[in-house]
Amino acid sequence: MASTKRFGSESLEPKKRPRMMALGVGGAGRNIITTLVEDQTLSNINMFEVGSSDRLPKLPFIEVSKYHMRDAYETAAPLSMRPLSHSEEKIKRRLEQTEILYLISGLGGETGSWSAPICAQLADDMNLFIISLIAMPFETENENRRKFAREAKTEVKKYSDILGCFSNSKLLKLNPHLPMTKAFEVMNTIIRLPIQDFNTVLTKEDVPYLKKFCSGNDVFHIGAGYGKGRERGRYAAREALRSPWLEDMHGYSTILTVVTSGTGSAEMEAQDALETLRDVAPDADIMWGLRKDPDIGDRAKVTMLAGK
Ligand SMILES: Nc1nc2c(ncn2[C@@H]2O[C@H](COP(=O)(O)OP(=O)(O)OP(=O)(O)O)[C@@H](O)[C@H]2O)c(=O)[nH]1
Ligand SMILES: [Mg+2]
Repeated sequence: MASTKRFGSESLEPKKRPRMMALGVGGAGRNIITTLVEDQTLSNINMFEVGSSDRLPKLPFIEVSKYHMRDAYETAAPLSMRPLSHSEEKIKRRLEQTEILYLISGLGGETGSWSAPICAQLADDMNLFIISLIAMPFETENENRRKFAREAKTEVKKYSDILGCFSNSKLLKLNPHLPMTKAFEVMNTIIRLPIQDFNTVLTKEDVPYLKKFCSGNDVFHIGAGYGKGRERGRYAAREALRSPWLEDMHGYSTILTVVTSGTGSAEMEAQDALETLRDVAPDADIMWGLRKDPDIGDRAKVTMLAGK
């Protein structure tokens, strides 16, 4: 029997929230994380850029040698069987005291593809709950780059509790005429959604349950949507289900979703949204959270990560 369970709490003292960190790794990861920092609701998340110093950082910076990261990536030895490089030690020190890690990167280039799997491995070794949010190259990018991205993704997956995968190309399904820089901007807004929505509901108590709930899934795909009017919960869920990253809902076994309610009746909106999800995914196990955000006014919002 498919289960529907609630997680999170919307009325929790900040002290009781798990300690969260976000690492933006490589060029794409750094682009995404530097826009997160402007969001006041995320001020509890410790954010760092991780990269080689080929550009000026805007956030606290963990400077790594990409060759240290390459060597670590290419060695098959488990962490306990090899000495850590100076770059890895720096990352490891920062991860101490953290419970949840958001690992954000675009794969296909050297820095991100070598470093993201190593960050995930270090965090896994410290038993963190790891939510990796990974952008995959456009289909028009060089095949070697795309192949490297796929390999690195498999490595990130090994150590992550949730691997949210975002193919840049899918965005062009929504708007085929978007120029590349604009496409990145829109993608980056979408990749930020799970962080923004989970951040204010996740509690320490949720972590072991979510770890178990998410295990056994390969990748998670994102859907997000807004709804207005009397059945706004339902409309928001329907829009989320139309996401180009979800393809069709066939075969999804695990859905993690947060319903955000503006000024309306939150519980009712959530029930409508859940019914809509349940209709299209009758066999999926669903965990859902609810948050209030008056900034969205009379709308409801549904963000979901669906795993197969
Ligand atoms: N969504 C998104 N994807 C991006 C962005 N910038 C780059 N990408 C994608 O991420 C892939 C990796 O690019 P970068 O992150 O710039 O590469 P890097 O990790 O810095 O690697 P090197 O520069 O080769 O050391 C690219 O092939 C693009 O598909 C961005 O701002 N947003
Ligand atoms: Mg780069």
